Amino acid sequence: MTERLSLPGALVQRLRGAQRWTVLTGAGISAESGVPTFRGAGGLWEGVRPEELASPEGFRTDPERVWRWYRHRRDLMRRVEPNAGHRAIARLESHVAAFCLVTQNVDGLHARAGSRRILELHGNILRSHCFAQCGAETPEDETAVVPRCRCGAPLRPSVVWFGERLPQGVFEESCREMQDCDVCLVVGTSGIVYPAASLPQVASVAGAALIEVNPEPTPLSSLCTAALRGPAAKLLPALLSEIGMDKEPVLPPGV
Ligand code: BJW
Ligand code: ZN
Repeated sequence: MTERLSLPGALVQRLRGAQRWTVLTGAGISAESGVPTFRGAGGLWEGVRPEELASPEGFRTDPERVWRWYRHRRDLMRRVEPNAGHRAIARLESHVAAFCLVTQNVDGLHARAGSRRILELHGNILRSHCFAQCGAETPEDETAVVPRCRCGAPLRPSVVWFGERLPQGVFEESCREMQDCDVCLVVGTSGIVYPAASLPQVASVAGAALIEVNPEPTPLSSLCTAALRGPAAKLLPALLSEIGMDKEPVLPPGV
């Protein structure tokens, strides 16, 4: 059963008419697929200092531990499936004139759910590249405890660790999308990791409606036009149904 939301009528009208949408997602959108979030009880970082596993210093100190952790997560991510929240975002894209999904997630579930225009701010866990600067990239999952590049240096997962730059141009492109959108949906992120957390602020300052979907309040909540409190796999389909974007889009004759 699709849940009914209690959004103000004027906001529903505004969302129905909005043609330029951006979505920012974080780990919470994949929680209902069985991928743990980072922070909070039961999170991936419960009982560890994040920098030990997710920084260049942590990798230099104990590459075996870091690789064990990433291999465990890769194995998990290969077993899980996109959920109704990922699918709702893909459906939304097919209904509007301009759309951009900016994700902090490295699990690839949005692409598997059918989203097309995706900017991955923090990389992708299924790829690896050289930890030295030789530039080599590799898609395959090597089996050595610490896999090696052909230049002899260790390989590392192609994700963005603390203190590292985001992939070239991706943040700048995300900012442009946020500046130009009518609505920004912020789904399943704690909103504390920068520069990703600044993107909803860019959209808000540019005049967009900001809608948060998260069971918990976050530092971004105070900027929001509306906050939908609950799990994304339930509330995103409900939101789409409320604004008439839950069905296959009807294309004009001849298209
Ligand atoms: C649900 C749900 C359900 C649950 N439905 N919702 C400015 C101020 C302060 C610090 C900084 C700053 N600028 C930069 C920094 C430093 C740092 C930073 O932000 N630190 C803060 C934490 C203090 N940032 C960086 O270092 C970044 N780099 C950088 O700035 O470089 C600058 C530079 C310039 C020039 C030269 C060199 C460098 C890089 C940040 C990289 C982040 N990487 C990680 C790890 C990726 C790899 C991996 O996967 O292992 O990315 S950290 C981790 O956090 C991961 C996530 O993408 C990111 C965000 O987490 P997310 O997605 O929000 O998850 P959670 O767990 O925090 O929250 C889940 C949410 O879901 C919760 O709110 C739940 O309630 C909700 N939820 N169930 C909907 N069913
Ligand atoms: Zn190399």
